[in-house]
Amino acid sequence: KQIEIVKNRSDIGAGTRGSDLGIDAIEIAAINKHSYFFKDHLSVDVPTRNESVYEDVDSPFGKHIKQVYQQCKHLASIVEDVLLKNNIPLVFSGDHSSAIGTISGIRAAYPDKRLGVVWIDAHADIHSPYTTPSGNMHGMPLAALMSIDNKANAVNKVGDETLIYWDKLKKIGLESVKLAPEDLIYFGVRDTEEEEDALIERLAIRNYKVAELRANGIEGCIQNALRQVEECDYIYISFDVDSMDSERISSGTGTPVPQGFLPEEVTEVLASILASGKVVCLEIVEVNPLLDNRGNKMAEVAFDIIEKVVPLLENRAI
Ligand code: DIR
Ligand code: MN
Ligand code: MN
Ligand code: MN
Repeated sequence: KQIEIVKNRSDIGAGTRGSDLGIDAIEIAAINKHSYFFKDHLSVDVPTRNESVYEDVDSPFGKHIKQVYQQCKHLASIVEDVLLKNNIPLVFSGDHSSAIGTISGIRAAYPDKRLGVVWIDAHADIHSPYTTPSGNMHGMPLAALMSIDNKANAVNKVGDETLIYWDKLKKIGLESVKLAPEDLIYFGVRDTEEEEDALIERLAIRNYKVAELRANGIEGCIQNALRQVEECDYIYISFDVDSMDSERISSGTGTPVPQGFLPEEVTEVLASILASGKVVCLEIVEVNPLLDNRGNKMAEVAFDIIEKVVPLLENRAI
C-alpha cells in the first residue's frame, strides 16, 4: 500500500475565500523546509472550476450548493479509485464541505464495511440548510453524511432548489446513509450553535474537549475513543486546522477560534489513532494563507504535523 496525495483545491463552501490556496501554501512550507514530501508521493488533482460560482443557484441557506455538490462528486470518485487501487488517500482540501466527497468515496469503495469517523475541529459541522446561521456549506458536511436535517429546530425557510442539491449531496457514491452518529467522535469542538448542541445531545455524539484531553491525558481518551469504534472496520480522520488555538498558533483559517489544541496535542491524537492500523484515509482542511497574521504559519504548522504522522498512515494494517 502506498500513500496517494489528493489535492482538492476548492474554497466555495467557506464564508471567506482562499482555503483552496492552503494546499499550495502547505507545499510551499514543505519546500522551504527542504522536504521532498510532495515530490516523493503519488499525487492526483481533483478538477476545480471555481469560476462557476458566477453562475450560481440562488441558495442563501446553502451557498454555492450546486458547485459544492459537483466538487464533492469529483472528489468521491477519486478517493474511491485510490482505495480500489489499494492505496491510501491523504487528502488536502480547502473548505470542510469536502468531507462529504471524501467519506462518500470511502463508503462507495467499501459499501459493506462499517466506517468510524474522527472529526478534529472547533466546529461541529452538523448544520443543515434548515438551521445554518451562515449558509456556508462547510458547516454542514456531517448532517449530509448522516442524513440528518434537524427540521424540528428549523430557523430557515429553505428553497426547493437548495433541497434538490442537499438531497444529491446525501446520495453521492451510495444512496444509503454514510455514517451513524455512534460511529462519529469529535475532538476539540468548542464553537457551536444551539441547534447543533441540541442535536449532539439527542444523538449522544461524544466530544473530547481540549480541557478534558489535558485533564485526563491523551492516551486514556484515545483508548476510550478506539473502544467506541471497535466494531468499525475502518477509520477516517478529518483534521480541520481551526481545532488548533488561533491565538497561540495562527489565524490562518476561515473561522479561527481561540483556546484550541496545540500542534503537539493534535500530533499525539493523530499518531495514537493511526497506530490502531485501522485508518484508511486522512484529510486536512481549512488552511487559509490569505488570513494568516504570521506569514505562512498555519501551513507550516500543518505540514510539520503531517510530516510527523504520515509514516504511521502507511501502517494501514487492513
Ligand atoms: C458555523 C461555523 N457553525 C456555521 N462553522 C464552521 O457557519 O455553520 N465550520 N466554520 O467549519
Ligand atoms: Mn470543519
Ligand atoms: Mn472548523
Ligand atoms: Mn470551518
